[in-house]
Amino acid sequence: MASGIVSELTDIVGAAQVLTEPDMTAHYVTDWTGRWCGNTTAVVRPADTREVARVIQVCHRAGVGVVPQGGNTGLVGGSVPMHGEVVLSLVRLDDIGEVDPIGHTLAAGAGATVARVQSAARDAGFTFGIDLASRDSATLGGIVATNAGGVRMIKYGDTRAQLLGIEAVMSDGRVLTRWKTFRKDNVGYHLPSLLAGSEGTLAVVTKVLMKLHVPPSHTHCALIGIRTVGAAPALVDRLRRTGLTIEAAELMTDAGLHLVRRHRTLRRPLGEEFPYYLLVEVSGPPDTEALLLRTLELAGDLVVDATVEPDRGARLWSYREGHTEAINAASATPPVKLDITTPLAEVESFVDALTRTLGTEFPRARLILFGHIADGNVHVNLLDVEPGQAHRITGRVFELVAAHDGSISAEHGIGRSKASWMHLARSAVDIEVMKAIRNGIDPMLTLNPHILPAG
Ligand code: 2HG
Ligand code: ZN
Repeated sequence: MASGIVSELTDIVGAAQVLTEPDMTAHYVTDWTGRWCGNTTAVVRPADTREVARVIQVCHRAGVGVVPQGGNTGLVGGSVPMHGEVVLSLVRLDDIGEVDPIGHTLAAGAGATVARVQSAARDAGFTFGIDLASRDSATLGGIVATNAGGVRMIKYGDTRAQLLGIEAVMSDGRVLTRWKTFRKDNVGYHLPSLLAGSEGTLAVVTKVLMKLHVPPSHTHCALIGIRTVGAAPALVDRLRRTGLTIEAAELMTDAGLHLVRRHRTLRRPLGEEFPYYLLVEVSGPPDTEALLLRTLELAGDLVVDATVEPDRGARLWSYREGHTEAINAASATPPVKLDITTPLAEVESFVDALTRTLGTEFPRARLILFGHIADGNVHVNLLDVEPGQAHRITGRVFELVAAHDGSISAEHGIGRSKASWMHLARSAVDIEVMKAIRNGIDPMLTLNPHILPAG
């Protein structure tokens, strides 16, 4: 019986760190959007790697699944136990280690939040290359498990690209450490990369070693009113050709901006309204502002109106960062959240096809699009979808993604919400190889057993 292990778990972490009462576990068994709600034998909150290893050993021996969890801000239901698995919360492993000012690295426990890591990096004169709106809750272990991208991916790459080392506990309790503070190290498979994006299967990450970056000295931000989706990548291209570095480039729509303005009580950012907006942050030489303004002036019809702010443009970013919350607040049902990529050349035709298809086949669903446009990544949010229709509408969107040669998960992972459609993005052989890796590492499927293909 799964509940028989509770006293063993209590012996390891202490009674205060084992939660079994429904009112105490509710927050851990429901995802942020309210769409995924499950049940657990117990939530266990170990203090260090040794305790993590012992907890996993107990569950492994008892044949009880373990769902690792960080800030529980994932959007695909990947950190929610659905079949009584033990929730292994890593939030107490939140030490932030030294910043190496010569090697440009930072070490931290899996439970450290992205915001705290960003601030430690900033205090030492560096930039941490992952940024996302959930920074105050999302953890380092979580961004590794999901291979988070976020708004700075265009410049620094995804989490995998910035991950140098890991400490992780395997399904039988062994501790794997791959910890080299330098980049050139070609000894065998790069296991940190394999764990990035493994969604809590394969191993439980307990400690992370990340690259840091030297911050740009001059940055400027612009919010630009545009008439077509295609104008966004075209403008990004022009800005790059002037020698400016793109720090971030985000697409928004008029409908999305309306929701955010209502939710955050914000004024209209430009004199009139536009079908689409591009928020772009650029960096470069001391005359970055002049270069930015000149590029926008010379862009002809691509730019209808724009407003510019110095530095990171916190006021302008607020319109973008309010989207996820505003969408959740505005939808009558938990929103259907799909994050997709298409090749840049296909984004506009994908958005056209999507808008047409939804208008005809699901006229009651409200579509809000936004996202990391320079990466071809659009967050497709569908509001007011009747729960019984969530699966069908998701399938329809993914058919369009596949028809445009895209990916059904740009950055949030597969989790529960996309499990039925992996075949649209990966060949049968690809899926077989993934299964073989998993079966070789965790044959009893102890770790996040109901996520990603197994068997
Ligand atoms: C973002 O880019 C996140 O803000 C969340 O990936 C996206 O809410 C979403 O759909
Ligand atoms: Zn995103």
